[in-house]
Amino acid sequence: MLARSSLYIILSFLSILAEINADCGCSQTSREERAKKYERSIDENEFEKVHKWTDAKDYDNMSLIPKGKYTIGTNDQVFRADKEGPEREVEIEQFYIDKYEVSNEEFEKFVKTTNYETEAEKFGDSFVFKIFLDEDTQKKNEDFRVLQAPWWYKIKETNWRQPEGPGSNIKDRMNHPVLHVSYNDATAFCKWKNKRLPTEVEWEVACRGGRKGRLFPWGNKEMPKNEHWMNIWHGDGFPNENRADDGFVGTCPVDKFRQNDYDLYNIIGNAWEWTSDLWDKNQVNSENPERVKKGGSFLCHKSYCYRYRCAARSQNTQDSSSGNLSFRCAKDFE
Ligand SMILES: [Ca+2]
Ligand SMILES: [Ca+2]
Repeated sequence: MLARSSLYIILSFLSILAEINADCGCSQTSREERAKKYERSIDENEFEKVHKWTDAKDYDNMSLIPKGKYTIGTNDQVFRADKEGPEREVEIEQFYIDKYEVSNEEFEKFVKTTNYETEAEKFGDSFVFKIFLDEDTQKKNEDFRVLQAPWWYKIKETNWRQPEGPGSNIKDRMNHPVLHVSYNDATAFCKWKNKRLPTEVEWEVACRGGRKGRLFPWGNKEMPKNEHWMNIWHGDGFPNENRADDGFVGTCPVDKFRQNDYDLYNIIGNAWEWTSDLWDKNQVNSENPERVKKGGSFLCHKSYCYRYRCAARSQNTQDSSSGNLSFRCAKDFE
């Protein structure tokens, strides 16, 4: 059980830690230069066509992503160990993807209808981020921290209904993304909706919103028009103080930040999102392989986890759950 989620978090944070001291090639200057480089790369007519088409084909709060050739990945890798690159061309069929992360409200409907029990409920615990625990709880559980990432506490009876452990609830967060759901839970939900998880390629094509070579779903500026367009961590106080300049210390409503012309919300930031891809194809016969997750979360900050970019990626074992991981579903075009 400990190995279950800890393994992933340890691996994930090891790679983060490994990058902190490394020359990751992500200085402000180089990003600004890239922003200039990509300024004029959109074919405006093509973009307009895509925009109108997706608007016309709305389906169950999903957007239709047009079939075609797209460029994903990046040649300006921030985390090489994550295999963000190289930039490459992919070809996809048209498909639908949810406009929003799956909310607590949606997940509750699923559970009420099917009596589904999540893996965090079966295991009896999940991982909660430090700032959501009072000092007493932190003290009592200090032996249950992740060694390499001691800001994650394994707390008993933590699950999607009690995201911060016993005594917490989701009453005022029914329109926030469901948390503490594993890949297996996410797959079960999507199947119930007659949907499926997106592949990593589909997710990234959707994230890029019809644009080529950009960092974010809307372009290269982290704060267009000096406004917040995503829910991430603000300030240098990690892991103790989140300034919450965007208005949110934790998750935000799933329909808060519209981020591209495919009409997708919080595709980066807010909560990480499971995809159906294996992290390592050699794990195909593993009982509990790692799966690719995308988009970063409300805990991400440029200085230590600059993973709120379309090309960024990370991984969890498929039975893992935590307080910053959710999903959205996709569906074949019919
Ligand atoms: Ca925030
Ligand atoms: Ca997200």
